[in-house]
Amino acid sequence: MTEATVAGVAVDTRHWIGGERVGSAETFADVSPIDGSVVAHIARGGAAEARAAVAAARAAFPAWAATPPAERARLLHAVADGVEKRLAELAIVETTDNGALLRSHLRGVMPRVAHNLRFFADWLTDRLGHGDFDTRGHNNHVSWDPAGPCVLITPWNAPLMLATWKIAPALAAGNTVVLKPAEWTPLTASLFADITAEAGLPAGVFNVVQGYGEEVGAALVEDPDVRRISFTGSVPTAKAIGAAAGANLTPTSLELGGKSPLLVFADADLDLAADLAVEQYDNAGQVCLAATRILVEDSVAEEFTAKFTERAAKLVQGDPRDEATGIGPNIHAEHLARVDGFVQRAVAAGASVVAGGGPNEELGGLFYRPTLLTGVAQDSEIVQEEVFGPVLTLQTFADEDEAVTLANDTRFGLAATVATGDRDRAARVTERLVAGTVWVNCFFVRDLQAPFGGSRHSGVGREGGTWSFDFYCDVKNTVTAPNGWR
Ligand code: TXE
Repeated sequence: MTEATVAGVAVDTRHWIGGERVGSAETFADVSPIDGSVVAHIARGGAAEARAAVAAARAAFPAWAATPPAERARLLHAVADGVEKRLAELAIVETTDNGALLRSHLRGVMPRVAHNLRFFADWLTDRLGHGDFDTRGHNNHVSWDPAGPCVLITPWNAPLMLATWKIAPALAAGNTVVLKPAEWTPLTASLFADITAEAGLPAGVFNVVQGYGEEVGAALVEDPDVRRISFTGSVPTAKAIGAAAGANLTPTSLELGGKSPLLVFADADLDLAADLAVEQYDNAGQVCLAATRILVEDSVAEEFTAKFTERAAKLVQGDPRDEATGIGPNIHAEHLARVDGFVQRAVAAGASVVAGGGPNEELGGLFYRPTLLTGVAQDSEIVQEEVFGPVLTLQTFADEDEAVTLANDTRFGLAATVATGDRDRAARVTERLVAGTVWVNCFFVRDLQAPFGGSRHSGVGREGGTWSFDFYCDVKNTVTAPNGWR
C-alpha cells in the first residue's frame, strides 16, 4: 500500500528519499487517538533506508550549500506558501494523527509552521558572512559554513511544528536534511515532502524516512556521514542518541522534557494565575513546556484552588475536531496507561485527588480527565518525573526562598512561570530560577529570535535565532595579513 486517504486527504505512506517515493518491505499501522482507528499503513524503514537517505542528503549537499542564500530563502518562502495553501489539509491530518485540537492547528500551529520557514529564510540567510573585525591590522573574516547532512528526529506531540523549527534553520543555512518523524504521527511529514517538491526544492535537499526509533532512528544517528543531529523527545532516547553521536563526534542538539513550575505569589492576580494554570492542560498535557507543578503561597492557596477548579470543571473534553472542545485525547493506549500509572502510584502514596484522577469513562478511548493532585511530597515520583498527560500537582510555600527552592528541585530546567504583581519580586525570583525560559504573568509566547531549550536534563543546546544558526553551521575565521597582498 503506497497511499492512504486520511480525513479526505491523500497521503503517500512511503519514504521520501532523493526526490523520490521509496517503499519498504514492511509497514506499520498508524492509529488515530480520536477513535482508535487505523488510518494508514506506513513504510517501516530500517538501516538500508537510513543509509540511502543520508547518501541522498550528502549528494545534494554541495550544490545546495553553494546556492546563494537569497535563492535558498526564496525556495523556503515557496515552501511556506505551499504550507499556507494546504493549511486546512495539514491541520485536519495532524489532528487525526495526534489528537490535538483542530482549532489550534488551524489558527496557531500551522500558521506558525509557515512562520518558522519564513523567519529563518529571511533572518538567517541575512546573517551569513557578517563578521569582520581587525586585530593589529589583520582582518578577521568570520564565515558560517553549512555543516552537511543533518538528521532531525522529532516527537509526536507537535509533529510538523517541531520539525520545522529544525528544518527551516538547517536548510536556510545551506544544509541538507533527513527528517525522521515519530512513528505515532508520521503523516504531516509526508505531506510536507510533497510541498517541498511542489515548491521546487532540489532532489535530496529534504528527505523523510519513516519507521521506529530503535530501527531507522538508531541507524541514522550512527551514520558517520551525518554532520548534525537535532532531537526533540525523551531523556532516555536522548542519552542513546548522545552516546551514538559521540562515537562519531557528531554535534547534537537535544530538546527534552520538563517538570516546570508555576509559582503563584499572594500578590498575584489570582484570576490570571488560575487561567495560566488551566492552560497547562493544553494538548492534553502533552507539552514539554507545561508548568505541571503549581506552587502557591500558603495564604492564597485556598482561594487559588477554588478559582482553578471552577475553571477546570468548565473545560469541555471531547472530539478535538469540535470547536467547543478544550481538551482532547492522549496520543496512544500505551501512553495513557503510563499517565494513569503515575496518578495511581501517587494516590497510593497518599496524594489527594482534587480534580480528575482517571480516564474519562463516559468518553472511553484515550480521554483522561484533567487532574489535580495535592498532598504530594517533593521527592515523590509525581513531583519529580514528567507525566506528559493532563496531570498537575499543587504544593504550597511559605515565602520566596521556599518557592525558589521547590521550583528548582528537580533534575529538569526547561521553563518556569511566575505569577506576581510585584516587579521587584519578579526580578529577584526569575534571576534565581534554573530554566531555559521564564514567563512572568504569561505563558507560551516566544519570538523566534529568542533562545529555546533547557538546562540540566531538559536538554543540550538552544534552538531559535542565532542559536539555531550557530548549531547548523561550521564557523570559520579567515585572518588576512596587513599591508595588502605580497
Ligand atoms: O519519546 P521518544 P516517546 C517525553 C514524554 C513522553 C516520553 C516518551 O515524557 O512521555 O518522552 O515519549 C525517536 N534512536 N517526551 O517514547 O522515544 C522516536 O522514533 C533514534 C517529551 O514518544 O524519545 C521519535 O521520533 N531515534 C518530548 C523520537 O525519537 C529514536 C516530546 C521521540 O521518541 C530512538 C515527546 C533511538 N534509539 C516525548 N528511539 C518533548 N520534549 O516535547 C526513539 N527514537
